[in-house]
Amino acid sequence: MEKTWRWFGKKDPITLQMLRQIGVEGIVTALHEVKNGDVWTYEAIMDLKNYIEAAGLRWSVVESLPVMESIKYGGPDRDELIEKYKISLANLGKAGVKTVCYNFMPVLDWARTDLYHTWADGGTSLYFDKVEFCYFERYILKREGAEKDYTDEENAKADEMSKHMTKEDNDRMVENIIIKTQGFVNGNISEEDFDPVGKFRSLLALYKDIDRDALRENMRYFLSAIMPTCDEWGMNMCVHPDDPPMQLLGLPRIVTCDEDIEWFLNAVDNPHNGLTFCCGSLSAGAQNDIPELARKYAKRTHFVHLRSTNVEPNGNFIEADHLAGRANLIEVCRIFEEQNPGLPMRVDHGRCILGDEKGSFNAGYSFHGRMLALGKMDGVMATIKYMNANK
Ligand code: DNO
Repeated sequence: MEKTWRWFGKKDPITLQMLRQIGVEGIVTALHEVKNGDVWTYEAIMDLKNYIEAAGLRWSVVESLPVMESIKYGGPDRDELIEKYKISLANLGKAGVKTVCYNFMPVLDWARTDLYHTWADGGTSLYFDKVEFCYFERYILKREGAEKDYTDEENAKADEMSKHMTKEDNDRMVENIIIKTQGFVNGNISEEDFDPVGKFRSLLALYKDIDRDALRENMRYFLSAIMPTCDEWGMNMCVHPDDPPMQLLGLPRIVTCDEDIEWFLNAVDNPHNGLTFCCGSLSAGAQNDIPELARKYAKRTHFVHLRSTNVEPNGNFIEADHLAGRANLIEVCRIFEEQNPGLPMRVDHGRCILGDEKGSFNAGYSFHGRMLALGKMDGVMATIKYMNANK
């Protein structure tokens, strides 16, 4: 697989030069300065592409070309927004950047409760705690009926928590769940928002009449509408699984498991309609067997995220070492090297180690932690290639 790295543009403190030195071949990025929903012009795409190529690298994948909420819930302006999306896709195609990662998650792009969960060795990683999320929904967001989505035990623990949570604790939780994970991915909520919780509530309200089937139909509508452009320009669309792959916030989630993947691939059965095989997101769902999914969907995968998690019996999950956890990345690499070897892969998230916590990195996107993970996965891939060549 091609070794790629998520790079956040010219302002990223991790420079392209640094990336070349650690063996990165391809770049995964987006026009982060363009407002969601606006057209990506050919000129702006070429400017960034030339910048990347001048450093001896290739722009391998767009992550992400965001799909506007209105396309997801089927708002009155969705056709207009889809037309703009198609223009951006055609411009990317003309520029030769052919793989586009996106997601179809309502409102949230991804969710964690703790961005710096400390390990015994002093390093940190991202963490999701169900009871904390329950507390967030019931006591901060005050979502009606939220308690029904949790067990009695989880609700009781959240009630217990409410007795000692301070205003600062609550602010930090809002920051972790809806600000820090969303801002840098061109999400709906940003650091500048004056009332993030209020804004979040109004975003959730947009989905009040949208159930799982309606969301699926809106995804089918979107994919059917853009496929002719993808066919014309050879664009590979690859949806990112829901992270985490479970129901949250009373919102429908439709890319969480085998059945979901099968549904959207068959709903628009075109090779340009494919998957971002995010081992991290998928492995956070106890229902998913990652190597089995890789074997089944390798041929419809256009992009691989290498990351692993450990799920605790109570449903909490932690981002694990890339060679540990339940994703079994060694086996996953073996499968992809065999079935679809040219795919771009990137290590997704890394721990904060060796001073990463002092850097100004986006949550999950440390430098040393990701570099170590890339070194490990590079070693795994080199070993697999060697073994295959010397069978
Ligand atoms: C988080 C990422 C996501 C992903 C988008 C794709 O670290 O995996 O933000 O890029 O969901 O649209």
